[in-house]
Amino acid sequence: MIDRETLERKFGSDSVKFTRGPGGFVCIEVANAAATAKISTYAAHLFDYTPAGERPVLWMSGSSWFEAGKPMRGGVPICWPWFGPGAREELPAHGFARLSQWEVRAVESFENGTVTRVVLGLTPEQVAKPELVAFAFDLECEFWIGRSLTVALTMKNCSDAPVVVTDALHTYFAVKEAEAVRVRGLDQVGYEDRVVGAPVVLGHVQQGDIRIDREVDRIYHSTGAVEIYDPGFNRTIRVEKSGSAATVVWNPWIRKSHAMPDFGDEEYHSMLCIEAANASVDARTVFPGEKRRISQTVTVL
Ligand code: TA6
Repeated sequence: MIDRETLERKFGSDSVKFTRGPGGFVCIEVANAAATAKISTYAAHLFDYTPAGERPVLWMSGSSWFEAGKPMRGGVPICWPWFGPGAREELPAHGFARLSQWEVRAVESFENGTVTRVVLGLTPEQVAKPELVAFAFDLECEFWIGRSLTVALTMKNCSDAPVVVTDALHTYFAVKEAEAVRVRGLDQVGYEDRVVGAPVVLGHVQQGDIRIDREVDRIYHSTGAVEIYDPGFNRTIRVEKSGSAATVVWNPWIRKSHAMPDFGDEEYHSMLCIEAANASVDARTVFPGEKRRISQTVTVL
């Protein structure tokens, strides 16, 4: 079990506390002049980000698991070294990064205490199921907590052979009512439709804003920013990204919500995933010694 007291002594400050959070995981609680945030060291999972004077930006399911070996439902799950189902039946969906205990590498304050940077790291030795590790790597997740939020995942291929990786920052946004939301910025962009049970259909082209009135599970091949217009909460959230060739948009809607034990039957009304990703045809080949970074920046306008 990670030693909370040691972390508090080494990295704690007026604006950063180490507590025992949900599931008994060590939780990093940030409260600076611009925002508050909570990050579980298990899974490097950011599960709360609230800018000063705003509603929480991230959504967490009331039915989420908080158990080692299981993913948390909501916040920003780190999907790595693969996005989606594993190559073999027995492999966990979305990789093993979100199922592992990460180490704290740095906690820093910037801009007169209005930005807090937290860095967590993962190496093969820390992966809960070593049999899942196919190559030597170093993985770092940076969280920049301020008026805006940036999550950045940097991988290094420490092996002597090229590796193919897919990844995502699987961000769950809190919305008042998904049916009233519009997602802007992907008009005329091609996407894959991956609704459960339907054939994966390539070649769709988005017409206008994205509306949520059914199960939506799409991989848009785009490097651009999007904006979530949420009339219910009277806010627009801008989502920018780097190092990402795909934007995943997901709402499980009714049937899939009922099928997930860690997702409330009616919770599809209050969430929407906008994910910076490299998935499907946007898989990336990372050469020996090479580093790759994917990041997402979220701002309440
Ligand atoms: O990002 C969309 C998606 O790939 C959906 O297909 C759905 O499976 C979702 O991720 C959640 O995956 P999870 O394994 O966290 O239940």
